Amino acid sequence: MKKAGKTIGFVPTMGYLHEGHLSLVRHSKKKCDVTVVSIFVNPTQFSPSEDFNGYPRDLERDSKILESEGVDFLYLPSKEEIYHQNFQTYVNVEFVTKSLEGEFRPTHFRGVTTIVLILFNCVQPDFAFFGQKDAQQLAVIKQMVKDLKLRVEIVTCPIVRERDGLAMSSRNVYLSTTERKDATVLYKSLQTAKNLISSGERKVSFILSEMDDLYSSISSAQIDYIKIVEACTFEIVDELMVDKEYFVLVACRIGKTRLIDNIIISA
Ligand code: PAJ
Repeated sequence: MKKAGKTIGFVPTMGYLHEGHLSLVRHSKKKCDVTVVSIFVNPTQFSPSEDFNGYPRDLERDSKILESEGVDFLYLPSKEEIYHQNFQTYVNVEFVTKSLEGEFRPTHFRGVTTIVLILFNCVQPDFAFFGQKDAQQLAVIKQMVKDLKLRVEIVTCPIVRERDGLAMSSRNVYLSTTERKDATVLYKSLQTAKNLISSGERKVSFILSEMDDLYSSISSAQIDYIKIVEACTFEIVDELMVDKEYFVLVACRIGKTRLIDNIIISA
């Protein structure tokens, strides 16, 4: 297909598809001649204490959905095909992986970059589509593409949310009814930050403590981090500067379910 001059769009996923994933598929279908989706629950990006075994899977449902979306190819590599017996090569992006998710999940990004590079090599896409939902993952992948001079263009797609603001995630199925309600605190806290910043607040410590207050009344919530970082470098900042872009990011456990969310803002 490439030889015939067709552009290949690629959407890597771990399956259990929702509207967030499908928005990436639709972006790819719009931009590219051929769309490839992969489903692979990647063991190397989970630490031993994380939910690799319990990660939700429903291949039959996923393939039907992708078929009805008009996806051209579904790539389903096996664990053995990707990580053969003598596998020993990993990709490590340095600085941008250190903070935030990298601090709480130290081996996570090494697994992500390794699998994404392998999938890029197998699929050889012209464009690859990723969600802003995983803002740091996107920054890490963009860094890898730049540093290793990969011949693929990364396309960023906006976060798709439920009606009450909760960012869609395959892990939302873990939430009980009460936890599902509690989980709206992530988006509410991001909106609080946005409102404070648009009314002129520039002091990061004040913004973070106002956000933090919202979580104190929710007993199921345990914050891993709430941070504001400079959008390009992912460096943590104390004071916001006019005309610069930032991410406000949260990672919080609601009961046993770890959720992440973010918004982009300019001060
Ligand atoms: P997964 O969590 O399945 O997500 C696949 C893609 O869907 C990612 O680019 C993610 O950012 C995007 N996505 C998830 N929820 C979204 C939402 N609510 N709105 C918009 N996009 C959303 O991310 C991974 O898998 C893996 O780390 C992977 C890149 C496939 C490597 O294993």
